[in-house]
Amino acid sequence: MLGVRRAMASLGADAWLITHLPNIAYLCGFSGSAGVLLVESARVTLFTDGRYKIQAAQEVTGARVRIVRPSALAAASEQLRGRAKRIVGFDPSQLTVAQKKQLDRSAGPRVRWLPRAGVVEQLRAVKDATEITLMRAAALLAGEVFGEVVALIKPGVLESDLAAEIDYRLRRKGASGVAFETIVASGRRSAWPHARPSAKAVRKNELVVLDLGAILRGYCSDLTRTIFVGRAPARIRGWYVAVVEAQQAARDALRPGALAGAADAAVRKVLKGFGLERHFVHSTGHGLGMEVHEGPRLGLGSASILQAGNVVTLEPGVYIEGTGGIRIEDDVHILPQGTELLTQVTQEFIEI
Ligand SMILES: [Mn+2]
Repeated sequence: MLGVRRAMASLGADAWLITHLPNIAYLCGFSGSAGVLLVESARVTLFTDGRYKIQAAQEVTGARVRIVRPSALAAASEQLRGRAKRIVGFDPSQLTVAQKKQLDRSAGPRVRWLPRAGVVEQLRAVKDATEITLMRAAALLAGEVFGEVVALIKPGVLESDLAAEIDYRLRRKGASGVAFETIVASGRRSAWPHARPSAKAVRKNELVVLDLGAILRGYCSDLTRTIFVGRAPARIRGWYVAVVEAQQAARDALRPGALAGAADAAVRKVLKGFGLERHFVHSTGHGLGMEVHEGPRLGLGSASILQAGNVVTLEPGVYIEGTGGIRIEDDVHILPQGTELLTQVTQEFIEI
């Protein structure tokens, strides 16, 4: 809450309205799926409904809980209605046009709304030691399941069955869910960076991309490895080496004070040296935490400044239409000096 209050002071706001659920969970511990948090100078209030009465009483710290109906948003903005003029901040990227109209109606004309995106996200981008401990565990869990499921890959096994094994094993080992829809893509389908697992069988002499992540105690992991079924030809082996080197170059570019875009530039430079730059069709990585995609983004020209405590993915890849794709993704914690790899899985090219 301290961080929000500091932001309020520097932006001249009297209150801040938070509607994005991961931000609410971060600030007060509430993990329910409906609610609004209102930070005022003298009090903090979580507005939610009867379904979360017992849960909120157990989970919430640093805020009083008000059980309201029918609308938490209306109740929060009615609490702002008054005689005095007030400036209230909110994130315009996390509110629909209809919700904004509701705010205007319920809060009345004395409230001036101050749109400012990413205020809580900026706080969340820097993880403290407790968060890092949780993220290490989430990353190790993904690695453990990857190791188990690799042993199940053989010609004839379906992508969808491998994905189901991944999801099941993540949950059996304590994950509350998957951090995103698991990707298992084989053969030419591995050239689709976001392929959905299909009923296609894995065949001999194919690449297989596995991209998986857990949500463990509220924090996400995100891990990708690419393996080959059989002995890989030299051409594919060369692509693999290029992607490993690209990821290493990105990691070397991560340091407090550096531009997030520098990691992406480092990847493109290495891939260019291999003549593969045009086959890299997405960004180098993204922040990771309570959400699987958060700040800072590591994309082309990204101007965010990296900080110690950031956790980011590094996931360069090459995608060759008609043949297949290779992506290698790890989760990296930026230290005051150097980096810590949270994912602990070999980057050796696995051939089975
Ligand atoms: Mn990722």
